[in-house]
Amino acid sequence: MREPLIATIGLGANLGDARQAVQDAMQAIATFEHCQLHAASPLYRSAPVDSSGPDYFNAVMQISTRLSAPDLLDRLHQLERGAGRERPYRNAPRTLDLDILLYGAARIDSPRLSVPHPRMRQRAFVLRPLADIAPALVSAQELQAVADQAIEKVCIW
Ligand code: A4P
Ligand code: MG
Repeated sequence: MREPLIATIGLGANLGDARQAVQDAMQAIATFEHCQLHAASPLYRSAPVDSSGPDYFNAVMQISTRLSAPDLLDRLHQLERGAGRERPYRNAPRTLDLDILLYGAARIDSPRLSVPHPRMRQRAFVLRPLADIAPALVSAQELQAVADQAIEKVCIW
């Protein structure tokens, strides 16, 4: 059996009951087979970045998992489909988006999967919640660089 490692997942939604969708997804991921919740960030509300539509709800969570990265991605896509995710065009508003931000210390560059997520360090909606649960992974300079992006903490669940 594969050794468990910490995977970091970014959750976002801005269509339908987006807040509920993020909350439900977090609970579902925490109960995935071969996975255990390690940390869950507060919920944030953020203005769309390179996207459109209503404000997003965003959060970041860490799980300890024995799933391979492709298997984890399959399960995340299943959840996205269950939430009615459609992909009319890149960065379209969405009912649920689940990204693998980090998978242990792995670097993955395959047609299906780029890890670390290539844009995570440019986005306040990733860095702010990530800094809440894993401060060692985010520098003050990185937070400063995204300080102009509109985002607020909504609740601690
Ligand atoms: N893929 C490759 N690497 C990964 C990874 N690390 N995690 C592939 C997940 N998927 C990965 O993704 C397209 C393909 O990327 C997948 O089939 C998968 O095999 P997608 O979810 O269909 O498309 P997307 O979400 O439009 O692309 P992506 O890259 O997730 O978009 P971004 O760059 O993450 O931007 N503004 C706010 N305020 N809040 C948000 O949550 N999200 C985005 C999405 C833009 N603006 C936002 C937010
Ligand atoms: Mg995505």
